[in-house]
Amino acid sequence: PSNPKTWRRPVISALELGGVKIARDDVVRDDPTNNVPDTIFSKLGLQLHRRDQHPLGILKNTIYDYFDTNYSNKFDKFDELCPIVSVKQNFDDVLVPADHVSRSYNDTYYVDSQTVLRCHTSAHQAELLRKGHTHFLVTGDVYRRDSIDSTHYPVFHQMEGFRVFSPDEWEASGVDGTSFAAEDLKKCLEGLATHLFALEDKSIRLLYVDSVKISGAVEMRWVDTYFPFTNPSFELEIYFQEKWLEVLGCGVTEQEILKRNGKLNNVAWAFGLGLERLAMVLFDIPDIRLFWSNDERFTSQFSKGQLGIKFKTFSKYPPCYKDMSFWINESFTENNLCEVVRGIAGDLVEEVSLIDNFTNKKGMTSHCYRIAYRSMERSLTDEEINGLQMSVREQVQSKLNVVLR
Ligand code: FA5
Ligand code: MG
Repeated sequence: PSNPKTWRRPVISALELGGVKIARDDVVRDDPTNNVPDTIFSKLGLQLHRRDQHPLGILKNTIYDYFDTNYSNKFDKFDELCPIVSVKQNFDDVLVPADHVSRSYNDTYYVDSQTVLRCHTSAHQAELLRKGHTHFLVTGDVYRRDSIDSTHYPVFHQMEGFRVFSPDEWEASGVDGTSFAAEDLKKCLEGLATHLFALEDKSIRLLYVDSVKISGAVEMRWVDTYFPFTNPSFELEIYFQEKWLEVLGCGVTEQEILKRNGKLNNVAWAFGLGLERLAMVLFDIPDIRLFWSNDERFTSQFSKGQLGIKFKTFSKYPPCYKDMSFWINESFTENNLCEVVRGIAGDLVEEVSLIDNFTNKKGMTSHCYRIAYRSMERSLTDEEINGLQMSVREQVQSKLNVVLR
């Protein structure tokens, strides 16, 4: 069918989240404090991570097994916490500064000025600590305005891990609490990686930043980084599709978070794992859009409890590239462009990339973007792609106020 309207998923008007009925109008509104499009609303409540036959559900359950086995069922598990949270939960409670970019309308989906679609599962740390949990895992869908390519999608899934230590646990060790927690955290996550890849020490290699590539192994490395809620902070990267792919962020929890939530004399670690990224490596899934596919050629390849399976791609359909140049203005952002494109082409868009950028003598800046259209499921016709590209050009002009060249 060449008319986009006939193959787009129908827009539902209400959904239930944790027993609470939420109307579309509560989430998607024509209101300047709201930037949630229908394409995002339609993903709320799907809970891919709670499907035992889905790669994300299989991965979640395997991580649960690791924690149950190694920590005698001490970790409390949550996978149904509502993704609509307050600005306080998402940002203030984890010490994100008032002027941090992640708070902007360009990066986060706002339901209204005080309510967001959570952009990370860290949004639940404080409330769970206050409720007295000291070991917990939180899995859920998270939402971000972001770029478009094979490893980024505006809705994805994270698993948060959190562990609180009491003074006697590190005092006996002779090192300070922070070093103790940092070392325990890395050991825990290295153990998890080994468990997931089901490999012996020989074939899984943890590298450090400057080490050389070793062929035939799953290669990983720790990289130092920064988060407002942890110090020190680290990222774990895995070598995949000829690049280093970031799969998780973690660190030793800022004392202030523990203090505010009734854990004055403790230290803690936390991690936030990107489930899609890890599942892409484990199942050999080449594109993040596939997780949302209802195509049986995708869904039938996975079964409950089976982590070892490698995805066999059904023949890759040809991509079609369209370039588009325009003069940008001060308010132009790439995330806004990507949302316009995604709103029209949905999962038929594979990548949006900046291929040229220059400023003329008058100070006007021109950007040229290349849009790759490709369905994961079928061949697209020229007519269909031309129709999509025409709508993209129209909306880029009308919604982003740029001047096409
Ligand atoms: C966080 O979200 C932190 N909350 C993680 C954390 C928790 C750090 C607890 C310390 C303590 P970050 O923005 O880096 O960090 O995202 C975490 C992971 O989510 C990334 O490593 C990546 O695997 C995944 N991720 C991020 N953006 C996307 C995206 N657009 N699509 C798919 N996966 C993504
Ligand atoms: Mg990161």
